[in-house]
Order: sequence, then C-alpha cells, then structure tokens
Amino acid sequence: MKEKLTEIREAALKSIDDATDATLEQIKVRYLGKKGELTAVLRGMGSLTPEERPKIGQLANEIRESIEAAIAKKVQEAQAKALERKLKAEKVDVTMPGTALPAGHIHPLTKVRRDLEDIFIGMGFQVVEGPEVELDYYNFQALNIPENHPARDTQDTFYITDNILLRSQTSPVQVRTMEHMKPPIRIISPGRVYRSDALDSTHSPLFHQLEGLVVDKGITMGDLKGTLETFAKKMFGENTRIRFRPHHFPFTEPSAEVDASCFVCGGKGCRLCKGEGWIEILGAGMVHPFVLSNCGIDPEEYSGFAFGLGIERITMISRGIDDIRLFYENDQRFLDQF
Ligand code: 2NL
Repeated sequence: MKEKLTEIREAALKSIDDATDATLEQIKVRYLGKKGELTAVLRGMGSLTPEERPKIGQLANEIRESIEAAIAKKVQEAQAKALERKLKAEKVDVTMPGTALPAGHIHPLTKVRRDLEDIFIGMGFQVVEGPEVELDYYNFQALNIPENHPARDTQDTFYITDNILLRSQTSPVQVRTMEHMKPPIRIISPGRVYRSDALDSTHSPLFHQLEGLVVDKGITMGDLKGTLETFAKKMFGENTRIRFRPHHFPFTEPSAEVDASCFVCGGKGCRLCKGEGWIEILGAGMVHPFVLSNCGIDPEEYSGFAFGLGIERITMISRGIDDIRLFYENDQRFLDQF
C-alpha cells in the first residue's frame, strides 16, 4: 500500500509539473476527488493492521498535502505568468516624447482684420457690424449714389429683389449708425461685401472691407490725414508716409485715393511698388453734406470724414501675396506660411 501511495505521488507531481491551466483541474479531480486515486487507496485501509493504519494514514495525508501544495504552486505560477504577459502587453513608456498634433491657426485675413481693429480701437474707434443683406436705400440712395450710377448696375451688384441686395460696401452700417447715434461718432465697420465680379487674381465676388467714419463739430481734412497717417505708421512701420491723390466718390467731397510710401524700398521704387515708391492703400474723403442730412445730421453743425479699405488688398500688400484666390482655397501649403 505504501508503494502504491508513493507511485500515486510521483505520478501526480509529474503530471502537475507538465500540466497546463486547462488540465490542472482534471488532475486535481483525478487524484484528490471523491472518486480519485488517493481516495480509493484510503478506502482500502480497512484491511491494514492497527499498527500500519496510522502510518499509512499519515503518509496519505502528507501525499494529499504535497499534491495540493503542488497544484497551488502551479496555479500561482500560471497567474504570475499571465500578469507578467498582461503588464508587458499593456506597457506604457511614460518617458516617450509626445506626438505633436498639427495645430490650426488664425487665417491671414482674420489676423489682418484684428490688427486693423486694434489700431483703430487704440485711436478711440468703436467696431460696429450690420446686415449683409441690405436695402438699396442704405447701400446706395442714402450714400448719394444716383439711380443711374454704374455701381448700381446689376452687372456689378447682386440684387435679391428690386430693392434688396447683398451689400457692395460696409457704408450702410455707418448710415444706420448715424441714423440712431448722436455725434461725436467714431466707428469702424469691418465685414464681408459682395460685387458681381469674375474671380481673378485681384477680384473676388466676396471680399472684406473695413470702413471708418468720424462725425463731430469741426472735423476737417487735417483730422483725416492725421488719422490715416497714424494708421499707416502702425500698420506698415514708423517710417511710412502717406499722400493724397484727388479722386471722386459720390459719398465724399472732396475725395481722395491715399497711397502709403512703399515699406519695402522706402520710396525708391522696387518690385512691390512696381517702381512707384508708393502703394495705394485706401479711398477717403469728407462726408458729403447730402449723406449727413440723409442720416438726420445737420451738415451746417457737423462735418465728418470717412475712409474705406479692402482687407484682402492690405493683407496682400503687407504679406507679399499676389493672388486673392489663395485666401479662399484653404490650401494648407498657403495657410501654413502665416
Ligand atoms: C473706396 C473707398 C470709401 C467711404 C468709403 C463712406 C461712408 C459713409 C459716408 C461717406 Cl457713411 N463715405 N465711406 C468713403 C470714402 C471711400 O471707400 O474705394 N470705395 C469705393
């Protein structure tokens, strides 16, 4: 019987040693279960002498314990191995450098609009906005643009009905402001404007304008020049000078086109200014008395100046961009340069 028990122990320990997770439970049942081999041997203890019985009983218990211990050890090893595998698979190297995600950034037109706004806010102007779908009255009539003026041609303006259109300038915002604001008025109106132009390197049916308007008692052309000179120096550099060339707009009198000295060559003439030394930056003038009275402001008591610039144009000049279409195509290779 003793030999039989030792055989069982050797066989059990060997098969535990070779066991996998799946077979370990079978082995346990095979040796230690109610119908197991060890139990079967112990059942035959009745045939032993009273002296042999406790010795064999003790041996059987030792064997049971050693089999149980071997199984427990095997289970623990398997668990440790599984944990190790899991830790290895899920390992995170916290010292690894992060992956930089490609970050978006401000569109050049937005950047320049904000710069322009900051410059004029710094001079005491208020930013006002208004509708892009406008009445003919605010876009043309109130601004002293006559019925037969070429700007009113359906070739140039997007009409929605006879008297509703997409604004072709941001002046209507200023007309609306003058209607309800008492002077002193110091405002800029940036925003989208629409003209029925074919798209080419310098024209787009949608572009962005920023207009300025100052109305108060005693406003003169000197105030206009000083304001625009301060603006030009802040936008293009402290050495920038400006000059006025006579022009005509229906809504200002007198009117002027305004040039800035070329910030690349300083006025000597170069590729940017096409040898001129000067670059046209905006149109301006003294608000026409008709426009003031259309808006309920007495031109005998008040005077004002106004100016309008294209944000695309200013951006193209200051950033050396030669094609307006680049602003709207959202080509990353273009946008990433700003
Ligand atoms: C340009 C330059 C300009 C104005 C816009 C304006 C607005 C009011 C009254 C008078 Cl409410 N003028 N705006 C003045 C001069 C020039 O824009 O090249 N426009 C076609």
